[in-house]
Amino acid sequence: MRPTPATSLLLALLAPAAASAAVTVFPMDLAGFDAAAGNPPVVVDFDAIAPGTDIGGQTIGGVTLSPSATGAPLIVVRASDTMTPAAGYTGIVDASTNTLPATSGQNVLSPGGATLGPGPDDPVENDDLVLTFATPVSAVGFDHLSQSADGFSFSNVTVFDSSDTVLFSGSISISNLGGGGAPGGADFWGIVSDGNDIARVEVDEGDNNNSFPDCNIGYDTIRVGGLSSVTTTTTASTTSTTAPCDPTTAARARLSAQCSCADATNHGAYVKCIAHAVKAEVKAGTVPKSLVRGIKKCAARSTCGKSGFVTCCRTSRQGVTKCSTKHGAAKCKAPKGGSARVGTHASCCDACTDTGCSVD
Ligand SMILES: [Ca+2]
Ligand SMILES: [Ca+2]
Ligand SMILES: [Ca+2]
Ligand SMILES: [Ca+2]
Repeated sequence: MRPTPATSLLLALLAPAAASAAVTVFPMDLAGFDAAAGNPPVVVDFDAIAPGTDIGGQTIGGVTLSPSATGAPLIVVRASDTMTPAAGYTGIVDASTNTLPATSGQNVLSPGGATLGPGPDDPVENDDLVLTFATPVSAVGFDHLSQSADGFSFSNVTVFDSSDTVLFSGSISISNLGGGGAPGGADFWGIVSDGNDIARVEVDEGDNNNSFPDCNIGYDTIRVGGLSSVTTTTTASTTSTTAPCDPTTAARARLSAQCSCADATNHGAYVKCIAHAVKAEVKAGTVPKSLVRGIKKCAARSTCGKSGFVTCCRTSRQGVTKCSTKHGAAKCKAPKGGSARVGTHASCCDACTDTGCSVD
């Protein structure tokens, strides 16, 4: 469905203010990925891991590799050991060509092991993969290995930030080396963000039948890049400087550089960060003690670290406006005889007023 202007507006309102990063995907385009992300290094090539090892849950080069809940175990194999059994499939042209090619060294990740058996058989051919980054990154690429590169992958990839907001979701394109029963192949897929906000990549492989020898996939040569200087919008740069600020707001604007609202992954941690930072400022004599309570309250009454939340300004019939945080713009409803609008800032201390002096 093509989004109508109304749904676009709704989506814009529902999107957390923090999700400002833009992503670009590079299906079958390693050169484009390298150019956009500055040649990210290969951090996982599976080549130093003993064939037969189940690496599920292991962290390699900052990347934790996990199977999905119903997926096959993550077995590293020698690519040359991968084989398609002659029995059990229909549509075989030449089973000896239905193997997974390595794109680095000799080893690949072949969930379920070296035998690329027919479906439905989750422990063998539900070849899902979840990549989790302890420190979010800006670029992730890998080679998607097909048992049969027939032009149709049933592999979907979803990329999340650390608030579980979906940055991208779509299918992985693969080459066509000869239609049904085609030989195995390898195709690059990658994503590049303009911020260090890629926290998780989930590949959901969905062919679970025995029609054509193509229900198994594998992975090799995972590239990961991070931006050395974080370019996500910091709260300090979006702080309005057009009007002189009251002391509390001025202090909050300064503290926001230490505790980014936009990058906060959980609300409690954000509030704690502000409390910690303000304590240090009081100690240093840069914030008077009398402002502490108000500053902490502004942090608590914010959507920082609360994915999908909005500030909501509700004006009563009598013309009194009150701010609260709501889970989604749809929950920001007008009181009887009054009006409501989604706030323009992350904290209720700024959301409903338009003084030109605000934070976030
Ligand atoms: Ca390899
Ligand atoms: Ca498999
Ligand atoms: Ca199939
Ligand atoms: Ca499968």
